[in-house]
Order: sequence, then C-alpha cells, then structure tokens
Amino acid sequence: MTETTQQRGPWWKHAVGYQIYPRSFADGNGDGVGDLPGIIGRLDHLADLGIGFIWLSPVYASPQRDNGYDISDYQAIHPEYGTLNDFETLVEEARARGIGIVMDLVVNHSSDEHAWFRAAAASREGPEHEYYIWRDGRPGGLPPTDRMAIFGGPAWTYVEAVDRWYLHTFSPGQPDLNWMNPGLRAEIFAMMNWWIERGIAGFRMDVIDLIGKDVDRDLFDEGPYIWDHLAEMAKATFHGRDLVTIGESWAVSRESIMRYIGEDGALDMMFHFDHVKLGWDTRFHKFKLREVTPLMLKREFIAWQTTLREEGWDALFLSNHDLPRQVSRYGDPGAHRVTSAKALATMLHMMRGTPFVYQGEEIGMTNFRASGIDQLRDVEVHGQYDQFMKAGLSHEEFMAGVNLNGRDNARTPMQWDDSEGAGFTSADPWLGLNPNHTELNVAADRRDPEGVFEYYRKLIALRGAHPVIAEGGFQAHLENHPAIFAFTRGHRAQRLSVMVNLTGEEQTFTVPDAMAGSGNCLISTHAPRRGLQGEITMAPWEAFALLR
Ligand code: TEU
Ligand code: CA
Repeated sequence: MTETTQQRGPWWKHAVGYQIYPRSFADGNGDGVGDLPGIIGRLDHLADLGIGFIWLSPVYASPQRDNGYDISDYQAIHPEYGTLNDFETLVEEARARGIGIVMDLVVNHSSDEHAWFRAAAASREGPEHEYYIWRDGRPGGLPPTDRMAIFGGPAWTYVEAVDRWYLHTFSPGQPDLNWMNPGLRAEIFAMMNWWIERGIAGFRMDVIDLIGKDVDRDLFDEGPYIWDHLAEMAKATFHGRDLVTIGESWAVSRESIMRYIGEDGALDMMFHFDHVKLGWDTRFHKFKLREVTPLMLKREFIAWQTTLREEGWDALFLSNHDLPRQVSRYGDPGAHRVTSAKALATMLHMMRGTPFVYQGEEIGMTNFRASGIDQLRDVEVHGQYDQFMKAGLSHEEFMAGVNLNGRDNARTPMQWDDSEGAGFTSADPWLGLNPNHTELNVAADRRDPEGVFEYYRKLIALRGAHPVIAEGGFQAHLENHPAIFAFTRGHRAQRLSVMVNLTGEEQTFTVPDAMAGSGNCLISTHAPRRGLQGEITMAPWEAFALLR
C-alpha cells in the first residue's frame, strides 16, 4: 500500500500490520461495545503511526460466544458493529490514508447458529448435513472419541434429531466444518471472492492448518489434506491477485513452514507460536507457566530468523488478542514499562519479516488483574475452569495463570484518554477497563516526545526509509549471551547492527568484531551511540540500531 519506485518485492514486505480487536477498539454509538464507526473515527491515529494495513479480527454476524470467532453469517456484518455500508466506508477511508484492510478468515468452524448448521442438525438428508463432521457415538452413550475441546469438555456434542455427534475443536458453539466436502469448499471460496470484490487487502487465516485434518486417523494439527485444500483455495480465490495472505497455525514448525510459504506454497507468511509456547506446562498448558529467560526467547527468534533468512518471510509478533500484553510477559510493566516496551519493539521491527502491532501495544498497555473469573468474559477461561479445578489446580494458581497469560489481558478496551470510559465508550464497557487508563492512555503517551507511540512511529518510518530493514538478511551474534540480543542485517553495502538488552540490569560485554565500527544511529532508547568498539555497557532495556 506504500509502494514507491525504489522498493522491491510486494507491498506487504514494506508495510507494518496493525491488529484491531473490534469489540475493544472504539465505541462509536455509546453502547459499551466497539464498532466500525468507532474504528473509522480513529483511523488518523493509525495513519500517524504509519502502518500499511489493518488486520481486522472478525466483524461478521455472530452470537459472539468467542467474540466473533464463531460466525453465523459470513456475508453480513455483526449488527452491534455496524452495517455493510459502514464496512465499505472503512475500506474507502482506510485506502485514502494508504491503509489496506485484511479480513480474518475463520473457516475451520462456523457458529452453531449458522443456517448451515441449523439445517445440518435438523436432518441427515439435506446437503448441509455433510458440511459438518458427524460420527456415531460409542456404546453406553459415549462420544465417538475421547478427544477434548480446546475450550474445555469433550470435543463432541450429541444432537438428538440426527442421532449423531458433531465435532467441535473449540467450544460447542463452534462446530468444525467438513473440508472433505466439495460443496462446502465451493461455498467458502465463493464467500472469499465476495469479500475480495469489496476491495480488501487480504486474509489472516484462523487456525488454518486444522482444515487439513483427518478425523478418523486422529490427525488434526497440520493434517494430511492441508496442502491440497490450500492449493485449491489459492487457485479459486486469491492466486494472482495483489493480496496478502497470512496463515495462523499453532502446529507449523521450522520443518514445515516452507510448504506453506515457499515457491509451491499458497500463502505469503505464517503466524507461528514456538516463542509463545515457551514455558507452557504440558498438563495445564497456558495457565501454569515456567520461567522464560531472555536467552530462551532470543534463541527461538534466532532459529526462526535463520530458517527464513533467504527465501522465507516471517510474520513478526509478540502480542495478539489471544496472548498477554508483551510488556507484562517479556518486559517490565513496572519501573521500566516505557523503556522495555521500546526495547521489545526494536527487537521485533528490526528483524526480517512483516511486524504486527496489536492495538494498545503502541502505547505500552499492560495486563489486567482480575480477582475472580466473574470479571472475565473469555470462553476459554470459563470453559476450562471446572476442568482444571478437577485436575488439581487450585483457584489461586488458576487465577495467577490467567492474570499472567489469559486472553482477556489483551482484550480490555483501548485506552484513549483518562476519562471515565477511557475515551473508548460513554457507557459501561462490555469488559472492564484496566484501571491504569487514568495514566496510561493514547492522549498522554502521544503528548510525550519520549513516549512509546513516538518511538513506534520512528521505527515504522525507518522501514520505509532504509531498504536493509525490509530486504536484508539476518545474522545473529553473541548467540549464547544471556541478556543481549545482537544481530546484523545486511543488504548490498549496507549493514544494520541491532542490540537489545532484554533485562532490567546493566550489561557490560565486548562488541563482536562483526558489529564493531562507527555508524549512524537510526534509533535508540537512550543517548544515540556513534560507534561500537571494545567493551561497552548497555543500560537496563537499552536498545539501538546502527547503520553502516
Ligand atoms: O486461535 C487459535 C487457538 O488455537 C487459540 O485459541 C489458542 O489455542 C488458545 O489461545 C490457547 O490457549 C484462533 C483465534 O485467534 C482465537 O481467538 C479463537 O478463539 C480460535 O482460533 C478459534 O477460532
Ligand atoms: Ca458500539
């Protein structure tokens, strides 16, 4: 969207993405729920930031049991969010600011309130029955298999009218679609083309590897049919069009990534989660965490950057609507909140790939502290609570896990100003505001020339100004250093040296030869450095990038 004549390759290699979680971004009509007019009213904030496209979390018609990741009509806008007309205005107004709209494609499952599912659950006879995955139960009223749903309970629910069980990988309100059915595939592709005709810039594809599953062989993650389904989808829809496609997969690995995004792959980049899953427990996974050291984190990034340094392309992120706030998870939400937010941003935006900013990250928003699950709305938390209690986790442990790693941390409303509704709403917000909005908000941060927003704005502008940031390779240095993440990016005669102190302690170390020399400091959290030589000391959470 920001193409100039000097830039090489597709526009999305030079753009930064910004994720909007519509329910929590901006409420235009004062009912406590974010909406499309609210987003339109805040587009200038995003244009100032310099982003190239918005990834819009689902805005389709939905009973909202998983905040829109449960779709009841793929070709309608959720009434609380506005109308198709509002959507078209959003596309136009965004385009006028050089910003594209990337839609969230949620096609592993629909809502149980989708007309297809209503028909499918009413009778075995109609074509819609085959759009979902039905199996007979086992004797004794048992479900077809012992598989558990990601949001708690069995992954199968019985429907009397058809005397069969349907599969739902997530909640019972999210029945899995049957991708083995050609009729279903044709419906999905037609729907995608309908959105493409509305001028969108691409798709973010929710849990896309799951559409390749083979249920009877119990192959779910990155199932055997994924490659055929993606190839067919590309051909029928986005292939040959100037769109960006970003897959989301909790299963993609460094071994499999090129099958999605390589020469014969269908997609442009993948959200992958090795760095996110670091420290997760095998039994209570995200709600019981082991410590993640800076060394663990940087090793994961180095491994992926090295895999993708020549042919591949990375989707770079630390935060999204399913994850805790990055300053709380990897930085220091207390004394070093602002500096650690900048350090993490420097690390992310200077690596090779397309960086994504999650709403609120650009002002360093932090986690929310809940005392009980009644303050939370997430289907995952409510679905898993009883199960985890039964399995032996205490209430206190569960709440500690949720406050550290739960999804509502990132879903509290956007903090625009210090007013009662944080500038998000004039009503009661659908999910409680973080009380720190009185100090931590867009208005206050943007007034501060040393604020987080101004730093992000600079970082994003650098990508447009220096080809090495988008086009350069990647080489790690000081690989075993426990605190300093150091790497160089090289492009033609240009060399970019990036150093980030991922801790709240001062670090003294010797600059590796490959990074030594004088340079032009493009950005830094502290006083700009003119060169790197011999022994240096980096301040807590100091970060900088030097161009030679
Ligand atoms: O997330 C994929 C997903 O698997 C996560 O829900 C993840 O498993 C969970 O956070 C780990 O505890 C996508 C969407 O991003 C998420 O919001 C949806 O709830 C989910 O798919 C179902 O559509
Ligand atoms: Ca509203």
